[in-house]
Amino acid sequence: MSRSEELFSRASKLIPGGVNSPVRAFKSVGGNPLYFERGSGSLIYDCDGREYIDFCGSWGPLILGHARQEVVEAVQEAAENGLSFGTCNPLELEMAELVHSMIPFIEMMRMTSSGTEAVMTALRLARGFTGRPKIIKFDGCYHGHSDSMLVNAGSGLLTGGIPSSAGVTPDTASNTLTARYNDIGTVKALIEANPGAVAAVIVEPVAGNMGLIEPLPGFLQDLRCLCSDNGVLLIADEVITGFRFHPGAYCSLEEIRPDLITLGKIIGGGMPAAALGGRRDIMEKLAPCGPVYQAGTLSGNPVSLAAGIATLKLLAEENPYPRLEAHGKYIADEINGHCSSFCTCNYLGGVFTIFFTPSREIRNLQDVKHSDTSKYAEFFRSMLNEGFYLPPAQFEAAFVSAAHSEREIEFFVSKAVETIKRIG
Ligand code: KE4
Repeated sequence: MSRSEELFSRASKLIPGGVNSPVRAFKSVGGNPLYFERGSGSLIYDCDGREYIDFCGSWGPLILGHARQEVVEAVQEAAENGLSFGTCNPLELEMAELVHSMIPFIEMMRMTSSGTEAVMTALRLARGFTGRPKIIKFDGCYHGHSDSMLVNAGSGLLTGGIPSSAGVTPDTASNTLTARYNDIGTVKALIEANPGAVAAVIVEPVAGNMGLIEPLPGFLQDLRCLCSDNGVLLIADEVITGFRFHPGAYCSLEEIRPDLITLGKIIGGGMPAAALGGRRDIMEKLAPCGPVYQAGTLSGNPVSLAAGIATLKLLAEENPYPRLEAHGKYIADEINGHCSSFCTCNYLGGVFTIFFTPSREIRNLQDVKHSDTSKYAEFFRSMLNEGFYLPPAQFEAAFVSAAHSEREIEFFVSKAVETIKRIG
């Protein structure tokens, strides 16, 4: 029995499914999850001492790679002064000023400890600001596990949602409407069918939770106009995309200004930190200056902020983005060039997903569902045996970090092409 197997066997008795987050459980790729205990740059090491080139990157935070020295040193320095005070601390102001300088449309922001909290707060704030009950989300987009986001499209696209998780009440789900990603007509129809009742539309500007799917040209701009024309707030969930494609918000690249934005992952540099921010007139509705309550014991704690500030400063100074884009393009071009009869590789910057469906344009969840998830599982396991750690689920995004070398990317591509052709 390997150490991972031994640890998993014992953990499964004390932790549901043996994991602290379901997607880590390898349920969709088969086998038991590996246990990892060390990372360095592009590499991670499992508890049996095996080395892997990591393309999961802790699901997005580690754009600089594992254990970047400057980030670790910032955490050590903060920790030596105390882990948390439950008071105001100077790093909160430094983070707010730094984020505002990188994303100027964030006029005010509030730190949280997870993306789920940031989204949950943004939704409550949108309802409190507009006095309207309903939220529109997109099928295939994931925004954390707050009740109103664990909702699937209802039977009729124009009706309220149905719970996608036990424990979410039909009443809660009924206030979440679901549109089709990249289809502005479905959003328009929902707003027209619920006049004066929609508080906000929440969107992943680039979808990362059904695999990577880019917005079609003009989709986000149309969404912005539609929301503005109907008094509906636009919430950009940039927990994945914030600081991922340039040292700012993805929305800025599309020259659109959301009313609220949520950030996470990279803003914490690998430590628990997330945030919501945006228009001052909306954010001022948050307690203690406004009627919308929100709180968090460890929100803005100095150790998490030290990691996030160090990460954002390094991204601004080093600008790894052209290199990440070149790596992503190379991966997609090579895989689509050699394996188009077996799969389709979407990429943007250093983010990519290999969909196991013959070459096609993948624009929404319906397109994604043509993917052969058992083929992805076979691919994942084969690549794991070759020393590559990909996301253990087809409908996730893979991440290249600034620590990945050209040689590692070329090695990955050659093994991926060979594996895809072999499993066919
Ligand atoms: P957290 O609560 O997991 O910090 O963030 C929730 C969240 C919100 N918005 C977007 C766009 C997200 O992608 C996420 C979380 N992403 C998943 C993986 N795609 C986190 C991995 C996990 O659930 O363990």
